[in-house]
Amino acid sequence: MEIIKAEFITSAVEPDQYPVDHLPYLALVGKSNVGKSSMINNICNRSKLAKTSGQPGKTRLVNFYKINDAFYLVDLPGYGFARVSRKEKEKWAYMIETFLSSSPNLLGIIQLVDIRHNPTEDDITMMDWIKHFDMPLIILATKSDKLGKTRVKPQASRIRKKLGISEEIPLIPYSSQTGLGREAVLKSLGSLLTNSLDFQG
Ligand SMILES: Nc1nc2c(ncn2[C@@H]2O[C@H](COP(=O)(O)OP(=O)(O)OP(=O)(O)O)[C@@H](O)[C@H]2O)c(=O)[nH]1
Ligand SMILES: [Mg+2]
Repeated sequence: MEIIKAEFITSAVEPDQYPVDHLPYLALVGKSNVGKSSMINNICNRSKLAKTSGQPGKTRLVNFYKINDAFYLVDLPGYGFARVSRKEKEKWAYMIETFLSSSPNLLGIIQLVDIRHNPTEDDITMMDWIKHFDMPLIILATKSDKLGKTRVKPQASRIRKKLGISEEIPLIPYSSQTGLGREAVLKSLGSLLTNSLDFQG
């Protein structure tokens, strides 16, 4: 798949604020600062489409980006960010859970984990939810540029084991900074969309 058109459509908290054109959603999940918004920019070849920051907690709403007039990439707030108030945390959890549980258009999940670390408890909780609903899934092991080349593969295998996922699920070492894994991600996104839409008829 190639991305030839990418546009920000809207930010939402409640489902009645989501776009109404019934195109499928692919949602990005992962802890704060893992690189969800950067991935959207890299994959779309647009450095400023989604707002990113060195500080965790940048994305605070559910953001919809329409791609190729065919589907949405949905950028969610990150989970597991300790330094926000309990109230704010509850609001983010509400937005994430509401989005995941009340989007009939949700076709698949892109889960981002930091390749340098073991998955967090929140990553595993999220993974359990995805498995429970049997959601099509692509995992990106981000910030691969921060590891020495020889450590990328072993660390990706280790993450696969820790998450307890089968070999059929793509786990792609990725870097928004160098573009490593970009082509593989586009290919996987294309397959996910084709397979799921065929399946739904
Ligand atoms: N080296 C490196 N840095 C990255 C990569 N991806 C993201 N970053 C950096 O990590 C920081 C966080 O990136 P974001 O894309 O804002 O992360 P996010 O997951 O959207 O964070 P929240 O919106 O807070 O949930 C920024 O400083 C990015 O430049 C990557 O692949 N490699
Ligand atoms: Mg973000």
